[in-house]
Amino acid sequence: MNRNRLLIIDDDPEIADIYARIGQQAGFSTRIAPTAAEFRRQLQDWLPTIVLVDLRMPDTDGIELLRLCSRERPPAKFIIASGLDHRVVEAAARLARSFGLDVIGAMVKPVRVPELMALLNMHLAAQETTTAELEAAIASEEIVGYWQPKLAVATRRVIGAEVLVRWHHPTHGLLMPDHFIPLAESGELIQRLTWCVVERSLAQHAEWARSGLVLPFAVNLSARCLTDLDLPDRLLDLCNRHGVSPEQMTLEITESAAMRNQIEGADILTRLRIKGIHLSIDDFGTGYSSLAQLQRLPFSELKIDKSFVMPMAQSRDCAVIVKTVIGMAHNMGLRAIAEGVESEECLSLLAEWQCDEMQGYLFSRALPPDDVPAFVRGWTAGG
Ligand code: G
Ligand code: G
Ligand code: MN
Repeated sequence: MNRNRLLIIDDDPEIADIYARIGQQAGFSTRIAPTAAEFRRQLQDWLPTIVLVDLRMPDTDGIELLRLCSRERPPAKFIIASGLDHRVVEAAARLARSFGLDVIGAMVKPVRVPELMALLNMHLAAQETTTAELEAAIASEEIVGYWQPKLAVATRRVIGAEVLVRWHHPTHGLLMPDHFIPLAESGELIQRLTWCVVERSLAQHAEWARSGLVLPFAVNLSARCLTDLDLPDRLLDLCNRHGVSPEQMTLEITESAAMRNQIEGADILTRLRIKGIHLSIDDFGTGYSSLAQLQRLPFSELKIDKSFVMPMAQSRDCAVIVKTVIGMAHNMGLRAIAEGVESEECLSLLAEWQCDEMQGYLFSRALPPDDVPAFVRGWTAGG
C-alpha cells in the first residue's frame, strides 16, 4: 500500500476529481468519499494520511463531520477547503484544531493548484524523515537559517530580519520547519536544533558585520527551551564568542510558550532582558493569553499573527483586531510588528495606525543567506 493516502470528501464529483489528480501527481493514492457515511468507512478502513474536507456536504456539515471523526483520534492530517469566505474557513480550522485534529491547511475555493500541490508535497516528505536523519542534519550543513527582512513601517527601511530554519534534505529537497520542528519538539532534539540556528545566525551576523552590514536578527524559541535556566548565560557566552552585541538579537516566543512555564519562564526571560537580548511575543492573537498576563513578562515587542494581518484589507473584523492590538501594544510600552504583509492596502493601514515594523511577502520571503546582502542594498537604494 502507498504510504501516502489522500482521502477527498467533496460532493461535487468534478472538483473531487481535480483534487484527486493533484494528489496523484504529488505521489498519493487517492480515494473520494461523496457522503459522510462513506467518509467514515474510508477513514477507519483505509487509514488516509491526509484528508481534504469540503465544509458543505449534502447530508451533514463539515464541522459535524470533523467533530465526529475527532473522537476516533485519526492519525491523518486535515486540509479544509470551502467555497465559504475566508473567515468561515479559518474559524472551521480553529474549531477542528480544538477538537484535537491536526489541521495543516485551510483553503478558500477555488483552490489554487500550486498551493494545494505545495501543501501535499510538504507533508509527503515529512513522513519520511526520522529523528536520526534530523540529528545527522544538525551536525551537517543541511540545516540553514533563511532570513526574512523586517522593515520599519514609517521609513520602509530594512531594520532587521527573522531567521526561519530550513532543511536542505539530500533527497526531499527544501523542507519547511513544520516538517521537522514537531519531530524535534517531540524529543530533546529541539534544544540542539535551536542552538544550531542561534549559533549559525550569530556567525552569519558577524560575517556580514565585518563587511559593513549590521543586520539585527530574531530567532524563534520553542517552549521547551524556556525550561533551561542556563539559557541566558549560554546565549550571552555565544554572543561574546562571536563578538556580537546581545542587543543585535531578539528571541521570538509564542504567547502559548510564554504562558506554559510561568515561573521558570519569567526567570529566564527577565535575565535575558537584563543581558540586553530583546524579546518578542510571536503569533500574538492565536493563544488564549491576555495582554495583561503577558505584560508581567519583560517583552519589548509584540508580533501580530499573520492570520489577522493577511486578510486585513478585505476583512473588517481583522482590521479592527489589528488596529486595536497595535494601540494596546503601544499603551503597554511594546513595539508592534505585523507579520504577513502581502499588499499595499495592508501597508497603508499599518502606516495609518502607526504600527512600528512589518514583514511579509510584499517585501520578501525568507531568503537564503547568500541573497540577503543584495536584497538589503537593493532595497535601501531602490525601495
Ligand atoms: O516560514 P515558515 O514556514 O518558516 O515558519 C513556520 C514556523 O516555524 C514559524 O511559526 C516559525 O516560528 C517556526 N520556526 C521557524 N524557524 C524556527 C526555528 O529555528 N526554531 C523554532 N523553534 N521554530 C522555528
Ligand atoms: O514564527 P512565525 O510564526 O512568526 O513565522 C512566520 C511565518 O510566516 C513563516 O512561516 C513565514 O514564512 C510566514 N510568512 C511571513 N510573511 C508572510 C506573508 O506575507 N504571507 C504568508 N502567507 N506567510 C508569511
Ligand atoms: Mn516568528
